[in-house]
Amino acid sequence: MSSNIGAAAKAKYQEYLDAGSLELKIKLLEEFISLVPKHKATEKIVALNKSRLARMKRELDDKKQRQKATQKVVSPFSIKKEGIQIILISAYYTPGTGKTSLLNFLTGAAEDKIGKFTALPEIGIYNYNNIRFQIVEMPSIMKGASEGIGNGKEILSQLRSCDLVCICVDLSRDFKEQMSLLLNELSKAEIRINTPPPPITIQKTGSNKIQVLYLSNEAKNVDDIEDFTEKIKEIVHENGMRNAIVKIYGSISFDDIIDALNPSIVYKKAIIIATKGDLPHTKKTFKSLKQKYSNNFSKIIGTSVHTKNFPQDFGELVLKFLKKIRIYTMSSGGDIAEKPLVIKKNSTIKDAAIKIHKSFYESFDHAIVIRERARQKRKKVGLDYVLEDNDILEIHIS
Ligand SMILES: Nc1nc2c(ncn2[C@@H]2O[C@H](COP(=O)(O)OP(=O)(O)O)[C@@H](O)[C@H]2O)c(=O)[nH]1
Ligand SMILES: [Mg+2]
Repeated sequence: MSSNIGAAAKAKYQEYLDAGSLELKIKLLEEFISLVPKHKATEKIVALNKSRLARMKRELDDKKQRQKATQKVVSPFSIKKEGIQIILISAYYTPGTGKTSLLNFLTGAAEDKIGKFTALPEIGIYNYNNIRFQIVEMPSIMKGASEGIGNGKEILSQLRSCDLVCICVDLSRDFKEQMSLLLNELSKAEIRINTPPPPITIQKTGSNKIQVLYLSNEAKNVDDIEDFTEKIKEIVHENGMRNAIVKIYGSISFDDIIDALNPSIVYKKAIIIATKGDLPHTKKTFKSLKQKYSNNFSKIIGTSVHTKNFPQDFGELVLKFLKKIRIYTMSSGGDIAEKPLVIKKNSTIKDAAIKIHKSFYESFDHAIVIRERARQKRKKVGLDYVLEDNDILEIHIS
């Protein structure tokens, strides 16, 4: 090493060479660089070591990232979603409501767990006409779950990404107690059940004001629209937004505005499955349950696993409730896929093409739809054509 760099820097460089760990090497090399007098003769040494230093720092970063990745603890409550995900929940009681029994009845899973406390999620696959439904039993929900009681936060957070929540209610116990506990915890966890998101969008803009637009006659139908608008502006302003455009598409309340400003709210569809319908007096209880909750729950099913009383077409019922349809794709050779594509009702050819693969949309030429129920033979259609349940679809690309 050149004598231009001085004794102190030289000594530091030796320390750097002798150092064992990457962290220490980085620290010493940084110190060395700062000790080197900066002039023409040392220019190259400094540049070289600076780039070496940068490389070592990158190396250290990578190492840390890798460590993080291997250390990362996956929550035992987290579930990889497969197919249409249905989550069973119930209020905590001993003996339990019958979730594991249901799971086992539908999927064959977890037979040995029936009658035992389910501490972690149990999973099974329910196959219905080649459609896969992933049934997940969550541990029972206790009062205070939304604040973390009984792993409540982890349990409730899993519901946020599911397709359908099944609220299981034990007909041999007080159903109001079970329902109010569950609905209360769901609401506190910002999970809204069977309500659509409010017809509002709020976007930040560049202009320094809050604008409110009413985009339908229904939206305009408020008593004092000026006052209403001022209040909306205040709420939005209070949420830290100074410049925004609020678009209202339907009739709303102030609570809807607050909800629209809260990004953590999710909207989930739910049905009620009443269990143990074979036990005495449960018929009357089921009737009262239906009476009390049918406003919010259009599907309330009375069941008994013990007497095998359960809708045989449960898969059909779920698809209908979730407003999904099945599309069977056909290859140009005329082979119809066994497994349908499950998509939203009123989807178009374009939606289906994108769902199959982007390239089907990008290179789309035309499609053929066979609709057996309507005796529709090979009809040639374009991207805007609206699909129906059980359509057979052949996509031609250019
Ligand atoms: N009478 C009756 N008992 C049931 C029924 N389903 C489940 N059970 C009983 O209820 C208890 C709890 O069932 P389990 O499936 O473990 O409930 P979980 O705690 O919600 O998972 C067990 O003793 C089951 O045998 C049913 O349809 N009828
Ligand atoms: Mg269980």
